[in-house]
Amino acid sequence: MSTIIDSGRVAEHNDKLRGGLEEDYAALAGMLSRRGVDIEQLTAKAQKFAVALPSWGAGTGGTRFARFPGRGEPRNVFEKLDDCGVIHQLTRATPGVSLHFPWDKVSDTQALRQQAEAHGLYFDAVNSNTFQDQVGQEHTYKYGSMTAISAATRAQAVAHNVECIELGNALGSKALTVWVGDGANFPGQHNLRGALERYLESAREIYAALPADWNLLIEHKLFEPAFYATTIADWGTSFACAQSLGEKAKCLVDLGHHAPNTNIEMIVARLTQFGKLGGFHFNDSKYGDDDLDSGSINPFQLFLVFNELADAAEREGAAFNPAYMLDQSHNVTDPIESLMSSAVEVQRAFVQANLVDRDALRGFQESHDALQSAQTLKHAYRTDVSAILAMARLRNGGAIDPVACYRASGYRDQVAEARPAKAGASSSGIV
Ligand SMILES: [Mn+2]
Repeated sequence: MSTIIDSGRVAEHNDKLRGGLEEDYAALAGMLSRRGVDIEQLTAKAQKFAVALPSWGAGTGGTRFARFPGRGEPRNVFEKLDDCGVIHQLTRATPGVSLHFPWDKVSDTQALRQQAEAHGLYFDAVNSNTFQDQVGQEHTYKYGSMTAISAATRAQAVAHNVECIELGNALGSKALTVWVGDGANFPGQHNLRGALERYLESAREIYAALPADWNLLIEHKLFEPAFYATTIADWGTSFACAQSLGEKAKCLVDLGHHAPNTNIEMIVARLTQFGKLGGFHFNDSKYGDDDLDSGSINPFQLFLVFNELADAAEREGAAFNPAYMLDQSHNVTDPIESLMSSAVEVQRAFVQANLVDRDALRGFQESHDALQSAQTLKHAYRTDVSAILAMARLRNGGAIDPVACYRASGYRDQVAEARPAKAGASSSGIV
């Protein structure tokens, strides 16, 4: 497997930090052992944890107002894969890449697949895009795509999604994520029920094109760009559509796509109970679809989401396998650094959730001990599992401190030279 950063540099970095890590790890092992927890089991779980990278997150995002490009941004999907390769090389937690079409469309899918494999990467869910018009496109999505009044526009949106499945199939993907921005900006603009009927009609055609081992992941979002009524606004609508479409249709939860203060962990519990949790777009949020770095605003919420996932995994065993993806917009940070630290934060929540003493929790719940029930969760959440995460990376061949190792490598300077900015180019969009 090729590496992007010289492996000697990573080894040198690790040699400097290894002694300190071993001390921290031994101290944590002792502390966990007093709680009846075997650190090695947690580290083994951390070593297997994976969250996919969004290809569109490798470039600087932007807002409705402006985009401030960074140095050495990837200019095409091959360069995005190189950056994803670096992130996985150092974190060892991001072997999947989620592509977005048509942004990432290339004629030579074999070359793309080979480059991914050379970096130890595979392709996770592919994403379609019917929320913006592409150059040369026959019918506009200004008034909707899958829900459009125009049958020709709907057919175009369906055909694009079917093409995404074909491209994804050639790349080894197993899921299509569909997010539509369709909706209304004014009361009365849409017949609310009619719009959803048209959505389902289009979705049925896309569903029919899925290979047997694929999933269709339906992503809901409260608002934006439709500011009055978004067609797939909430998990209830997403769930009803997934039920109506069939077994291969599942719900995708993007943490930023809810009203503030929504109990997202409860949504997760509902979806797992009824077998419809397809996956996640992880990010963090203060107000809306902020697409901030995972764990940067509300790490406790992320932990509580993983607490429900750990509960589901305990109930359902190996069959429980939702798709984990990051979906973030990096506006003021180096996207590689943000994606590395975000992957680590998601992995941290996963490990902490696996630290919850579930037998004790059940006991406190059954004896109506609300205080100790809450403390049982907090006890796990307060435990600093950084040494477990670092040891998992070291054992998997990654970097003890990925951001420090990346900065010391000079990778950004190298790509800034190799990738001169294109005048007028803009890339990423965020969903
Ligand atoms: Mn998303």
